[in-house]
Amino acid sequence: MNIAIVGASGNVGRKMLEVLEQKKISIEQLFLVASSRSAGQKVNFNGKEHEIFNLETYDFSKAEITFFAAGGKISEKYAEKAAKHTTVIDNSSFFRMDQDVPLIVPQVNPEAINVLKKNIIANPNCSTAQLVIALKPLHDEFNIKRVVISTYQSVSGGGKASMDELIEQTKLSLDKKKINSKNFTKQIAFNAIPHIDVFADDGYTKEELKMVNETKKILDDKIELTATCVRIPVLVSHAESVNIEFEKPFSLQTIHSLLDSAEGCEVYDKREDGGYITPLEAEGKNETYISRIREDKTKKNTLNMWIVSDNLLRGAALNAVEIAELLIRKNNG
Ligand code: 11C
Repeated sequence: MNIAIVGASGNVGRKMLEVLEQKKISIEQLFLVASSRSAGQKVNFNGKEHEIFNLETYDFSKAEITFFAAGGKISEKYAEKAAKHTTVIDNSSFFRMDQDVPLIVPQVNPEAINVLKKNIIANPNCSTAQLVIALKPLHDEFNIKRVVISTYQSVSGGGKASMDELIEQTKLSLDKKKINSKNFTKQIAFNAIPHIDVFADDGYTKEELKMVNETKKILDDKIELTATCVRIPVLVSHAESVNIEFEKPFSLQTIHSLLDSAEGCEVYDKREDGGYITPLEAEGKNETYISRIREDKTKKNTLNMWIVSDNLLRGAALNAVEIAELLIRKNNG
């Protein structure tokens, strides 16, 4: 199997390399591709140096599977052309709501891979991926009616430059120096910003709309959702406070055991100091953690819980590589 990564030098591209090193996909040849700025650089993979190819001149027929992790504009420009020669797994939002493109979290809707009209598979937004992986086992059992989500999202969702800026702003703030935010709409250090991605006409942000629309596409169009997405001064991992209303009554014990046995999920929920998972602890882990599971006593059949996951892994690199594994299994019959 030959594999290519477009955007190999970015936050998600580098994570993909780490995930591919850990996984058992046998890679014959790996092609790393990026803009002319990074072309020519050398990257180590499995103990061997790989030179980064220039995207403008790269031949997409070199690999059977090509990951795109270079943002929506690059996917818009190159993915459909590439898909004539290679199966594209796209991490951007560009194709996610295209009805001819499956949007997949392998633990949730693997069957969607069976219809590949454009030879492109979309990877969901990070905050959606960790949500649906936790909602799926509960929806199967108790039928979800409505979900209310508030997110606490790390700056790595905005890329490497946003991570560097958080560190820089933190230093400037501690030194009582002036801060001019570049990658954020307001100061992010020691702050929280209720704005991720651009605003839509109805007052929601695109990040909030992505959570709603992508969850419906992946899990069930009938579920009602509403979200508020907030950027917080954390480097990696997104957290979500989630209120879920079910059609059927549940017991907390069943919720615990369904979540804990669901593939990709782990419950850590002790009703004591520190008995929950925080973004720092989820960083670098493949699992999506669920904590603070409790009944919402103000509404029938309703639950509150806290979901935390490494946004660069479940929400991006790990999910994309797991889609590739699913595709390989499908092609091998
Ligand atoms: C963030 N969730 O935290 C975004 C990053 O649609 O793939 C991922 C954007 C996307 O800023």
